[in-house]
Amino acid sequence: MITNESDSSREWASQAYALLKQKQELKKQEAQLKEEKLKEDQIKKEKLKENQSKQIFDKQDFSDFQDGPEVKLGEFDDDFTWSAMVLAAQGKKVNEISIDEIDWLSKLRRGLEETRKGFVSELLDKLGDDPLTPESLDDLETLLIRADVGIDSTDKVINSLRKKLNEEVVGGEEGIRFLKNELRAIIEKPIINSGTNILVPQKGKLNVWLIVGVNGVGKTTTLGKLAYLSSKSNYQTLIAAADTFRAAAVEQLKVWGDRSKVDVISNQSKNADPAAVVFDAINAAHKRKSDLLLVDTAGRLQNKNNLMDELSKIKKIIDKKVPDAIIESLLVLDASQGQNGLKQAKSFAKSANLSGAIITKLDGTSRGGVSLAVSAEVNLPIRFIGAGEGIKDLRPFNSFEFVEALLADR
Ligand SMILES: Nc1nc2c(ncn2[C@@H]2O[C@H](COP(=O)(O)OP(=O)(O)OP(=O)(O)O)[C@@H](O)[C@H]2O)c(=O)[nH]1
Ligand SMILES: [Mg+2]
Repeated sequence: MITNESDSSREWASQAYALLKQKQELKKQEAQLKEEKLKEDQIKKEKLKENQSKQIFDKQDFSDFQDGPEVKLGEFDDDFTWSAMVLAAQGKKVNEISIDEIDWLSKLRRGLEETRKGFVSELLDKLGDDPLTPESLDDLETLLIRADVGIDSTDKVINSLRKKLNEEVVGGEEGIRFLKNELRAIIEKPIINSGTNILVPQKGKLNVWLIVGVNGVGKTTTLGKLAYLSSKSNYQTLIAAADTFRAAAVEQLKVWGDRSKVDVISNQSKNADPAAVVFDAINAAHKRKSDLLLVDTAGRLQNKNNLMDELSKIKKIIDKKVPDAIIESLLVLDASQGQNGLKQAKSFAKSANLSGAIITKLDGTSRGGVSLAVSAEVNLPIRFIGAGEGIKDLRPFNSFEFVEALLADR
């Protein structure tokens, strides 16, 4: 069990730590060598320049950005051990894990701390090692509702636990394991129904991902992080700036485009038609043989109907120009909005033909449980989750990691 560190699991984590430390040392040495080589090349270049007096200086090359912002290996502490255990539990070998993965899981666990505080800590205190009782189920029910897990999911979990309790004695630890499985099953259901475990662009076709949601939930930031993930994974990526409602939206996107080295197709004229921007972007995507076109959309319009009309206009253009494009409409939800976010999801799902959800701002909110409600009550597969404002703070959703982080016991 991940929540219970045994000696052997600590040993495993310690081996993983040593290996990563070695890798980091090697990387450092490689970087040193690279630097020396760069210096040598620089000297050669200078000499060449001296000889070619008319030559104009080269533009600075940012090619070392290719690896992205480097993540440093932290301490061999509880965060590291827990993250390594979660990876091990998914069958990863000691030499297969990366600092980035450890970093992300630590971030996710820390991010969900607030949700956990009001829920799991109390739950574990209440359960202790004693067998579950009908009263502890009542407590659990209250805690789940308070953590924004939603009525439907809570009912489902409590009913299953009650059934189990009628059949046998359930110890505290077993109760937690059962609870984890139940929560996972709820989150996994829409993912399994969709037939796609992890959302990636399909090769050989144009994939268009519309990033939608109400204002301020994190659409543009999420799109920027997706562009980074996608281009790092060698998908030809392009961004369409179809939020023409907010003046600064294009500039904000361009910053993300620069960071991830992805071009942004935009139309600077006032009141440009978002569908026309998408039209231009599709032409550009064809020329460049792009795999993925990420479309930023407006979160705020005069009213909700306008917003929905605009989205359907964008979809019509795509259907007309590239009938075989694979369109994903991804709803971005700000976890900190709790039940309000859930309401938004329900209202969008009715009229915007959504295919998935992205949960953002899981860092520092006590309402991370809303992810379960989105799965259970809106039946949307969660595709990515964001836990921070950095370019690497978005990952494909993994229900096992999410539930482990949500119910981590310390
Ligand atoms: N802490 C945290 N902040 C986030 C995250 N994602 C986005 N933000 C912040 O949320 C704020 C709004 O993000 P935007 O990406 O501009 O949101 P938007 O949905 O595009 O907003 P509009 O275009 O105005 O509708 C910014 O300050 C982001 O830095 C996250 O995962 N964690
Ligand atoms: Mg935006």
